[in-house]
Amino acid sequence: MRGKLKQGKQKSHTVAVVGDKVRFLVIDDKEGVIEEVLPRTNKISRMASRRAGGHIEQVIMANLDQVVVVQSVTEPTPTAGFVDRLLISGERYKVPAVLCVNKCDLDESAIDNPAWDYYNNLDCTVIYTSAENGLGVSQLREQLSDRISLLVGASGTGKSSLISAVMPGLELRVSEVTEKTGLGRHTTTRTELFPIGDGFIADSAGIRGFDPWGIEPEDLSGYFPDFFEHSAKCRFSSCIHENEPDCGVKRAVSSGSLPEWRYKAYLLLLKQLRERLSEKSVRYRKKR
Ligand SMILES: Nc1nc2c(ncn2[C@@H]2O[C@H](COP(=O)(O)OP(=O)(O)O)[C@@H](O)[C@H]2O)c(=O)[nH]1
Ligand SMILES: [Mg+2]
Ligand SMILES: [Zn+2]
Repeated sequence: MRGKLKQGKQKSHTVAVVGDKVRFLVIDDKEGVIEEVLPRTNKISRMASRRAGGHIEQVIMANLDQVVVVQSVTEPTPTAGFVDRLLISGERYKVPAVLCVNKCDLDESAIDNPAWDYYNNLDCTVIYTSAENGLGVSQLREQLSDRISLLVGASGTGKSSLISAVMPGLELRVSEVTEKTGLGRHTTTRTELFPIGDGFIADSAGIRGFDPWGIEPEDLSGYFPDFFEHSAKCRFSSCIHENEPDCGVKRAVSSGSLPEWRYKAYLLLLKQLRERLSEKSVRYRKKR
């Protein structure tokens, strides 16, 4: 990468990321230089971890057709809020979201779990899979073919297994990469790309926490589309549905037309987002 691209407030890993389109100067068979990163149509972006600098943007991937959030019904148990965080992030920067509920062989009742099905109402495609017994694998394959997708989910949810199931014959290449780098695949945070038809699957290993980038607490409810019909009835247009009087969202929860777990998920995220933002460093404020 040209030195000048790396300068400024952004870290280099955000200057050019997986999925970016770049102008590239070929030097010889082995080397070249990225001269320019072309404008992105969209991105999945989070706040860097505290250790990596806290309130800096960390773009995970750019120019995607969809983000596929992988959760397992058990082992590991679904992480509260993880799906919401990714959906919000997708909504924020115009990336359609797919929810993949994996390991359905371990708990067949998951398919009837209304909490998973609920996401179908939120413009999110829900696919139930098992890399173990093949359930939903062809549906997932169809969803991934010829598209550029990012797979995110905690380690152990089955991302690598699903990629292998969707693309038989790929397993070998996965293990080759592992041998070459000598790194445990579960400990890395790099993102690997696998071609599928005219598209790619990006397997993002090691993403645990995800604090969506570019979302202010007062705007959060704008990323909960199921709140809209109710928030239209709030007395205050600036209502964040917390302590305000005459709130349409809270009324909807009382009357049962908005599930309570959904409202609780919102409140929890609101609290966590505020906490994270209050950690803002003085240096960061100046830069903004
Ligand atoms: N029972 C069951 N186990 C699965 C399934 N998918 C993955 N696993 C197992 O879960 C573990 C983690 O899978 P892996 O693909 O490495 O997860 P990743 O960290 O998300 O890439 C492995 O032991 C897999 O064999 C599934 O659908 N059902
Ligand atoms: Mg993996
Ligand atoms: Zn309200």
